[in-house]
Amino acid sequence: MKQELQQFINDANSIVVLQADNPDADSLGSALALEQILGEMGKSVSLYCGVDIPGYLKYLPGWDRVGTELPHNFDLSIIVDASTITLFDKLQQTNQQNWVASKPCIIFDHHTEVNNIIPFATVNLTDDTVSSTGELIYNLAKELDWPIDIISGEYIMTAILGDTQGLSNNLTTAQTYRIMADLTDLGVDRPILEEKRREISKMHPEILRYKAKLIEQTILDVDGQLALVHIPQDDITKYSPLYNPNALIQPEHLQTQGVRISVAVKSYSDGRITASIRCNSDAPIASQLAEHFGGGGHKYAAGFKILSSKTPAQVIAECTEQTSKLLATIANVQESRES
Ligand SMILES: [Mn+2]
Repeated sequence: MKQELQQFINDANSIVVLQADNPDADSLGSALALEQILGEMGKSVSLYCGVDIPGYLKYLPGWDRVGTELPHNFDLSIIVDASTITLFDKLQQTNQQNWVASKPCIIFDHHTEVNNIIPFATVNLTDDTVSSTGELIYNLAKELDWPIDIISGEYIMTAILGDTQGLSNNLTTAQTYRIMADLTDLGVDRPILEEKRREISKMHPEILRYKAKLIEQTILDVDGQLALVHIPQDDITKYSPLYNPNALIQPEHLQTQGVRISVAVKSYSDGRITASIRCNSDAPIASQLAEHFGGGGHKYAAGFKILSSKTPAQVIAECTEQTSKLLATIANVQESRES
């Protein structure tokens, strides 16, 4: 399969690298690393992502070369860090998917248990033993003799650090550390990368004050297991352009003793209500809670959107009640295991 991949790359002059509609440090780092590596190999490379690159990733030089439109001419596409078609909504909506499907398409990914696979993929290089797509690209580069320099090395390191949360989660393996060591030998400076990342994540002084307000307004309920905060339209209007309020408060909720679930409820002037649900590892109920309100997501991160005439107070009360029920089912499961 790797020889086949090499052949496709040899045969292509222009290559487009695609990220799904949920770009993160791994997908962007991987895309930019490939741009550099393939560029060094004499290829003309363009970068596509259906949505704008989020602000927190803009410390990576080259993020602004990622376009929301497919280039007019390319011989080959490479999809990084995704193997489900549902994450390419924008490509489908704009009728650009057929275009991608009409050319060879290679997938570099590390996700398992994928539903709705990409039907037009020509070669699928998914490896679930690596921490990140960045790590997969590094391994491929070594195997296929692709040139890694300090520029692509920085992008690969950024990709790895993104998915492993700074080498701290269980995606990190001994091989991940070996690659980090190799990249350090190459001259990639992790402390400098970290400094750049922190610099762009710094909050506006007004946001510091707003964080205090969110903490003040947080309700602790269900015996202190649920932390919930309501963010009304006025706050969204004033603060969202500066910082995502959910990102500001939910990590604090989850770092509070006794708290297992964090819910941030946003209410808009048009009546819409949305919620972001985050859970600690001992209470994997996020998707169940979201599903109750017609939403969805993963065990530890989920959300929902309500268009009906419910008031924020009603939604909050219902959230509390459901959380209490769901936590009781976990307790029952634990008890029956122990007995
Ligand atoms: Mn990834």
